[in-house]
Amino acid sequence: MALKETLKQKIEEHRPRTTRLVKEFGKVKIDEVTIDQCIGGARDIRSLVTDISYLDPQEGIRFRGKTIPETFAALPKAPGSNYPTVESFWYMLLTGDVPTQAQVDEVVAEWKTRQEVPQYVFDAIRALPKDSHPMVMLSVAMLTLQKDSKFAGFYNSGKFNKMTAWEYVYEDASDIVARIPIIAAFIYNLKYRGDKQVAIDPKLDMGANFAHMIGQKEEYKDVARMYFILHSDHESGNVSAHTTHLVHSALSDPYYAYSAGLNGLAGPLHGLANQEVLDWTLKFQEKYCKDVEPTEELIKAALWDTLNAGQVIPGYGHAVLRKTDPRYTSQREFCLNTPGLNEYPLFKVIAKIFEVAPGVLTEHGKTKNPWPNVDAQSGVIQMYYGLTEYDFYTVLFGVGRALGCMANITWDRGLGYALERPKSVTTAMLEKWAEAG
Ligand code: AMX
Repeated sequence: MALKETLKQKIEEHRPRTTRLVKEFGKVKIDEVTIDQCIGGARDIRSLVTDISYLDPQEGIRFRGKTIPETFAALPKAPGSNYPTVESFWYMLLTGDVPTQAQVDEVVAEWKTRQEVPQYVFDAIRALPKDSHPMVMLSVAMLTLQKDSKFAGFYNSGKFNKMTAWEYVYEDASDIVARIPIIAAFIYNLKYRGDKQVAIDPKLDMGANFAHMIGQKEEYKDVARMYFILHSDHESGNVSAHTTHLVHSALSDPYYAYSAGLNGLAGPLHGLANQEVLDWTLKFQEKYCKDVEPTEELIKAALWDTLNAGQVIPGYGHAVLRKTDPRYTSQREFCLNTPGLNEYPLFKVIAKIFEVAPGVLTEHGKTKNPWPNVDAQSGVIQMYYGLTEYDFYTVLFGVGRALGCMANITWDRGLGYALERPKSVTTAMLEKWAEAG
C-alpha cells in the first residue's frame, strides 16, 4: 500500500482514541501549573500531544517508540551503507511502522516527483543581500513556495472539509521534505562555492543526493543521512516544532508554518547553537592550542572565561534532558569509529571539552543539566568533511527538522487538533495568588 493510503488508514484508526479522550475523560487533570513555570517559559507543563517522538529526561529521544540505536538498526539501509535512507525514516515517522524495502523504494520514487524546485524560489534567494544569513535564505524560500500550497488552495476552494484537510497538509509536507535539501544545496553553492550549482542526481536517495549536490565525497552520504535523521524531531515543545505546530493551528499552511519554525530554529539557544559551538571551539583552539594538545587546565580556564562574561557554554544544557543527549553519543560514536576523524585535532578538543565542561557547569551551579546536547558534537563532523562554513550548520538542522515538523502537522490535521490559545494572566494576578498561598 502506498504511504498516503497507509497513513489514511492509521489516521482513521487513531481518531476514535482522541475523540474518546476528549468526550469521556476531557476533565481528567494531567498537570498543575506553578508561578515559576508561568514566568519560566512554560517548562515541563504537559499541554501538547504527539505520537511522533517522546523525550525522556534521562533516556533521551525515542522516535515512534524506538531509541536512536533501535531506529538505525530497524530501518532498511541505503544501498551499500550501514545507515538507513531519510525516506525510510520519514515512512516510520508518519506511520509508526518500519517500512519494507519496497515501501522505501516507493517513497524514494515519490520524492523524485516532488523535488523540482520552481525557478522563482532561486530568484527570490538570489535577490537577497549576499551577506544574509543562510537561515534567512531558507526561511524566505519556504515563504516563496507558499503561493502554490495545496492546503491553502483546498482551504480557498470553498470545499474545505476537516476530515480530509490532512491530505493536503500531507501533500505540502511531502513537497517540503523532498525540496528542502535541494534548496539547502542551492544556498550552500550560492554562498560558498561561487554559485557552482549542481543538478539533482535522480538515481540517489535524499541524503546521498544532498552530498552530491554540495560537491561532497562518497563518505559524506552517510553523514547526511545520519545528520538529517538525528535532527528530525525532539517531541513537540521545542521552539521549532512548537512554533510550526502553533502557526499551523491557525490553519496557516505548512509553508507559513515551517518558515516560522525555521525562524525559531535560528536562535542561539536552539538550532544556532551548533554554529556557536564551532565558533567557540575554533577561537579557543586559535588562542590556546595552536601547537599544543588541549589540556584540562586550558579548557577549564576558557570555559570559566565564557561563564564569567555572562555567556552560556554552547552545546551544553537542555530544557528537558538531564543526561548526555543520545544524539551527541551517536555522533561521537560515528567520530570514534571513523578512521581519520577519530584522530582529527578538532574532535580531540571537542572530546576533551566533554571531559571537562560538565564538572565546570556543575561547579558554576546554574544549569539543571551540565551534559552536552546534539549541537556540541555535530559541527566537528561537518568540519572534518570540509564543510567549514559553520554559519550553514543551522540550515542542515533545518533540513532534518522539517521531517519531524511536517510529520507532526500532518497528524495535527488528521486528528483535528484545535487552534492553540493558552491563557495569559497579569503580574498582579500572580501576586494575588502568591499571597493567598
Ligand atoms: N552555560 C551556561 N549557563 C547555562 C547553560 C550553559 N550551557 N545552560 C543553562 N545555563 C543557565 C541558564 O542560562 C539559566 O541561567 P539564569 O538562571 O541566569 O537564566 C540557568 O542555567 C538555568 O537554566 P536551565 O533551566 O538549566 O536551562 P533552560 O531550560 O533555561 O535552557 C538551554 C536550556 C538549552 C537554552 C540552555 O541550557 C542553554 O542556553 N544552553 C546553551 C545553548 C545550547 O546549547 N542550545 C542548544 C540546545 C539544544 C537545541 O535546541 N538545539
